[in-house]
Amino acid sequence: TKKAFIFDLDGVIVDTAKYHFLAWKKLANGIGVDFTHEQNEQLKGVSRIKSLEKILAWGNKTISEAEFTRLMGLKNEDYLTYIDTMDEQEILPDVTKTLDFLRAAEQHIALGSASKNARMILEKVNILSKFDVIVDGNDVTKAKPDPEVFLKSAEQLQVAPKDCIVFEDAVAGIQAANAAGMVSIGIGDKVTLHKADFVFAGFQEMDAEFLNNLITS
Ligand code: B16
Ligand code: MG
Repeated sequence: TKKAFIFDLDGVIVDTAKYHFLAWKKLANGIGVDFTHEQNEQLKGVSRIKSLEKILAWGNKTISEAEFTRLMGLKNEDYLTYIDTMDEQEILPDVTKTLDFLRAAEQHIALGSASKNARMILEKVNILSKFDVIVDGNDVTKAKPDPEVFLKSAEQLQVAPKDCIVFEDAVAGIQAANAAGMVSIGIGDKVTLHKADFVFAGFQEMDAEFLNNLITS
């Protein structure tokens, strides 16, 4: 059977976390709230709404619904100015090689991201055409660790969850993949991502044998 390989975006395909950091920091500091790299780590894989809620909670701020919507808009506008500068060079090591390997092996390939800007980012770095299916922040109502984003990808590809393999850098994303009944592969730190079935520092550490075993097992 054909397997489905589902890729997260931020932290797996590109490092957009650094741009989220700059945009959230500007916004937080603008309303008198501190924002550190450690806090940015906690926003990985977390939706835009949940991210702003966390920042406000850290700063003990309460704001109106209208102001909340305005701030989310401002953050995204600023974030998009960074995204606009992106090109192919920002694709993380061996991502393209892995995508091409899986395509050559005639496997399904999907994107499963919390970001509402996912399509635009894939277009900017010129790999949109490598994905059969894209499920992103515009398509889901429940954010990771809820499995909705990955289950929707599987459903669109008509592949059973147990035949899906998820690449994720965030703890919430690994939880989502596990809850979906999929094979979870952490990209990043072994300790942080210990709930994953396998963990690699990056795609450059994954050899053809490992990928072939996932395809045939
Ligand atoms: P946007 P992923 C996530 O992407 C990011 O990790 C997270 O920091 C961000 O808040 C979220 O996308 C929403 O992004 O504001 O562009 O809709 O890791 O799920 O690909
Ligand atoms: Mg991520």
